[in-house]
Order: sequence, then structure tokens, then C-alpha cells
Amino acid sequence: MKMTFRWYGADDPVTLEKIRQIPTMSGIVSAVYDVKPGGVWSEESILRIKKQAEDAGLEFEVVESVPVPEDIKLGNEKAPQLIENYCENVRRLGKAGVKCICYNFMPVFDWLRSELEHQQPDGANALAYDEETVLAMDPLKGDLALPGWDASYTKEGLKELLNAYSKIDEEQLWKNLETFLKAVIPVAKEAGVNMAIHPDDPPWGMFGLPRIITCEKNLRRFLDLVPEKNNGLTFCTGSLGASKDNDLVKMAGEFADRIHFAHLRNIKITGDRQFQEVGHPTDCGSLDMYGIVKALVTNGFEGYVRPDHGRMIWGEKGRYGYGLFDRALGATYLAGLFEAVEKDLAK
Ligand code: DNO
Repeated sequence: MKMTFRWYGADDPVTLEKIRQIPTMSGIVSAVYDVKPGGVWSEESILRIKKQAEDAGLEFEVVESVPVPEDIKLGNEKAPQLIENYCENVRRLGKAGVKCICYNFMPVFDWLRSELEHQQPDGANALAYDEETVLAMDPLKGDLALPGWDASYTKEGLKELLNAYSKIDEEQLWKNLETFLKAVIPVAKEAGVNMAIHPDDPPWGMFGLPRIITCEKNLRRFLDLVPEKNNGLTFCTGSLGASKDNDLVKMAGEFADRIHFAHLRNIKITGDRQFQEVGHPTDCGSLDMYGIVKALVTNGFEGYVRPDHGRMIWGEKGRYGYGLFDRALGATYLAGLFEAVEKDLAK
């Protein structure tokens, strides 16, 4: 296991120097942020991140994300060229020493929340999700101003996009994903890169858009589409764990050898399709973090780990979910779990 931390580049208030001081930290998770989805990243930009990281004593082996453009998910006439561009990014990243690429296949919206500063009893605040509130928002009216939301869509552009998706049901989305994987996975294998799809967050469809990377059965189907080890998963416990039907300990055990990247955070389920983000430890929320780590380690997990969304604590202001303090606490907690489980196992 290698402990990593997400870094949003030179503008990130959480500097590399701070990340370096978190015990157990081996490297950063980052991306080229100034190229639109579908574009090819320059080797210069990739190597700049690597150099910045290495100058700070950190590795750069994980990219999150190389975004998949909507045209690929829609499988339209622009898809073949965009898939070729995607493959080129994978080659370039592999050449620069990147070992793992995280991406997702969620139509239009990335992660969604209804509240960015939900107050918690201890004075912290964190992100929260309430389905009723989300569904009462109209994306076309610009109601959504959420963390994963790409604010660059024009109203017209968004309308067209939602319209294009009205013809895409889950089965069609699966087919488009398969086309993408069949092209990208062999290239990634050649480049020494593990591809790690991120589950849909939250793991159910909304606004009439299909979501398929959601549950045990679908993860199995995904892995079987291209049964190569480098066609793998980002095991995001906060995403999958939002559905009570997902047994994360069981899933972590079953998929451990195809999990290349683990986002290990806890959430508290507060109702039907309603949850809050909480501190990482088991007793803060609904997920058995110890059980998940134990299942991963026992079943041969060898990937990268990162703490995920943190709460805002100690007066910190910053990028929602991505402040320094609570994620640093999360990292050391997780490292403690891994140490204990690994040592137990070695006895
Ligand atoms: C949110 C993240 C996601 C994730 C992408 C991966 O905090 O986990 O935005 O990076 O879905 O492509």
C-alpha cells in the first residue's frame, strides 16, 4: 500500500510542503488542469507536475482524473478520435512514470451534493446529500452549484447534452463503456498503467441520466468486460457506501486484486438516499473502515490509498472536501489501520 494525497496544482492552498509533512505520505494524486476533457496533455505539463512533486520529496504515480469526454460516453461520431486522444494521454502518462489513472463514466455530472457546509454537532462542517433537495433543483436553471459540477456549460450546451442523453439508456452506456475499454486497456497495459474506474457518486441515476458503476453486480460486470488485471477499480467507500445495499467489506474482499486505488472515507447514512460526510474513523459514520481495510489487505490489495473528502475543522477554509486538516487526520488513521492489519496478518 502507498499512501497518497490529492493535490490540485500550484493554486491549491494545500501546498506540497504541507502534504510532505503528513506522516506516511508517499506521493500526490494530481492532473493537468488546464486542458479541456478530450484534449491531449503536453508532455511538458505532465513532467512539470512530476518535478514539482519530486522537488518536494513526493512521488507522482497516480492521476485523478483523465476525464472522459461526454462524446465518448454518448458514443457519437466524435468518439473514435477522442478515444485515440485518451490513449495518447495514457501513453504519455505511462512514459512519465504514472502507474495508475483514475477516471469515471458518469454522464454529465460528477459527484453531487445538496449542501456544502452542513453543520455538525462538534462545530465542523462537511458536505451532505439529500435526494429530495437535489431533485428539486433544475440543472437548466443554473440551480446546481455543486462541487463536482462543471460550471463551464452554457444553458444551451447543457440542454443539448441532456437531450443527447435522453437516447442513452443503461445498456447503451454499457456498450459505450465497453468500446472505450477495449481501446484503452491494451494501450494502458503496454504503458504499464493500471486503469481504475471511480464509482458513481452517489451510486444511482438522477435527472433521467443513467449511472452504472454502482453496485457489486455491476462492478463484476465491469471487470468482466475486459478481464485484464489493469482494467480495475477505484474503490471509493464513500461513493459505494451511500447505498445501504452495498456490502463494502464483502466487495473489498472480492475485488481486492483488481482495486488499484482506494478512496477510504466514511459517511453517515441519515435516511433514505440521504447522507453526510463525516470524519474517517469507523465510529464517526455508517461504514466499517477496519473491516474494509482488513478485507483489502487479507485479499492481496497492493494499490494506492488516499484519504478522501475531509470536513472543515479548526476554522479552515478551502476547497470543499479537500482541506488539509481533516484529510491529514484521515491519512494517519488509515495508515494505522493498515499497520495493525498487516502486522496481525504477518504473525
Ligand atoms: C470527488 C472525486 C471525484 C473523482 C472523479 C474521478 O471528490 O472523488 O471527483 O475524482 O469522479 O474521475
